[in-house]
Amino acid sequence: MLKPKATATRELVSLNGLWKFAVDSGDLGEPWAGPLATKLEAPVPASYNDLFTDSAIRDHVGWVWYQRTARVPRGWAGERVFVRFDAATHEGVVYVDDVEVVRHEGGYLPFEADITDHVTAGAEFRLTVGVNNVLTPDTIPPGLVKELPGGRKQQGYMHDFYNYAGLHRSVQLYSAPATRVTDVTVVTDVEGSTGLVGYAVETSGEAAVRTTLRDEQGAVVATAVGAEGTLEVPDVRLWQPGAAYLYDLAVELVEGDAVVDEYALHVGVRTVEVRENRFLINGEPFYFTGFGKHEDIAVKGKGHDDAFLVHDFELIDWIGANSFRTSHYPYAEEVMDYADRHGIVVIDETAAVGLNSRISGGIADLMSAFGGASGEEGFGPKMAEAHRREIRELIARDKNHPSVVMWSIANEPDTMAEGTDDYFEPLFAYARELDPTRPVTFVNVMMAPPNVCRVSKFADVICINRYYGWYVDTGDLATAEVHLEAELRGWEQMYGKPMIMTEYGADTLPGLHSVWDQPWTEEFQANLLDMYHRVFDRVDSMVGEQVWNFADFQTSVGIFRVDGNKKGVFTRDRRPKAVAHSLRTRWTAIRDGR
Ligand code: BDP
Repeated sequence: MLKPKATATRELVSLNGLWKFAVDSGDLGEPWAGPLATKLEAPVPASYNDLFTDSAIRDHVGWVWYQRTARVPRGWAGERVFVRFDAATHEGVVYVDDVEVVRHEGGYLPFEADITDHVTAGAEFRLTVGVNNVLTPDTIPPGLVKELPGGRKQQGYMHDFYNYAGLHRSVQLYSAPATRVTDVTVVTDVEGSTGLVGYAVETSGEAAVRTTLRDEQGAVVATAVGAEGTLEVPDVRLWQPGAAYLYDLAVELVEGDAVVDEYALHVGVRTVEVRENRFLINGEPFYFTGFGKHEDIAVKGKGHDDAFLVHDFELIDWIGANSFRTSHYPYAEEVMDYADRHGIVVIDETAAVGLNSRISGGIADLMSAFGGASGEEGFGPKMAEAHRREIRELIARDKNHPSVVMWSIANEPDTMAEGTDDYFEPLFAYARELDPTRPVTFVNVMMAPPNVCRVSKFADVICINRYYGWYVDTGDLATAEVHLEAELRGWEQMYGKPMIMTEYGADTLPGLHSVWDQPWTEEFQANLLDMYHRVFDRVDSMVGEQVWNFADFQTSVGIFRVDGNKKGVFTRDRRPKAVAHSLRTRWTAIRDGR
């Protein structure tokens, strides 16, 4: 799915801003059929949960409605008109006046509708969007709605972040010609000093395809004709971690002399490869430093915010990191574009988190209710179908980003139970069929060590989350060090694949100090990370370390969380904890090759 862009043949109108907003408690009738009966307004993009003081809104389970009017520009007569949602969490339904135009499941990926037949150039229309936050045993991520005494509903889920919902990302109206580019796939390679940019263009309607590749100065470096081909770039400048270089690919559809459509995208020429126990970018061993992140800020929840986007990347640069994982769902496209432009490496993860009805770890107290109440054990055919859709739509959206070097198809699923290998094997195959150019992984949970995990054999890279010193061996870093090293060596011996620690960390209260190894203190967080780093440096197959988490973030209510998860290296408002300084010393040295 192409990101909407303004080009010589395409125009955009942003529909961000304040919309009318109402919670559906079954009393709204058909909210799309007329003006929404409400006094509330909600900003787009933002989660709606933390905006209002009414807990009935924050804790609502079910549909909410957004509505506004929009005007189709007069000049769009004769063009196709689309409305595009960068995300609606977790399910969206869209009405143009009285007509349903699109419905979409999955909270973190875009969808659009061709509304040409329902609108008139120059005229206003009513745009009504229903957004549903319900998670069930079949959704990705899964959850379970519990009925409380008195009939009130409560959403339960197994993942450790708050179930923010709403229109988290931009909404746009855009125009494109009837005969247009509908998809572009770019695959890059390098031969000697020549860059190879393979491309495939899909179109609606018949037209000749012309492509032009320009360098950052705007000079043409290669041209080609035809819907598929390879552009050769002599003396190519590679896209490198920490040193991005982006060519500009212009795709034109031509009829005779006329350009009927134009689409443009950035292309970074780079290769990715797993060889033995190494992860290679451009043929060179790459060592990941950085974080598992979240899209999470005060008031806006998971709403995209360009100021935090820039600031987060500044902090990533300041601390010397080179990468992050989009834990535990696809991030806004603005984030991916920014990573492309600034040379930050991304492990791109689906929203398949919490596929684990048996593990609690005390984090989400749902487990017994899950199978019992619904009769569903998870990992059924419906979940598999939703999981395939998440993989398909993620790869369709992000396949052209040079920053994306690996797909993660799930975080910490149950891979101990019989049958989980049957569930995952086809999903790995599917991801590889959709994108044969990138390694595919998933993130392994502590309860599934090398001799127990049934799924790691399918992964190109062993990604594991470990909490030695925190959830186990709590406060005893000497024992934790022994256990961590033994486990890493176990993985190395059994698989011989490259390994990344995709999560390790400790909840930390800023301002709490101790001379002893006291969990929750700033010293303990730093000492725990130092211990992990000593071990990583002794294990040859380690190719990366991503601390949990970049910043503190909101979670559901629970006795294990004090106003959210506090494993951030930065606080929720992005102030450094003490550990940030020691990480900075280590990671800048790695970055600068010291
Ligand atoms: C891991 C999860 C992550 C949690 C983290 C924690 O992958 O989402 O936030 O543990 O407990 O199990 O802090």
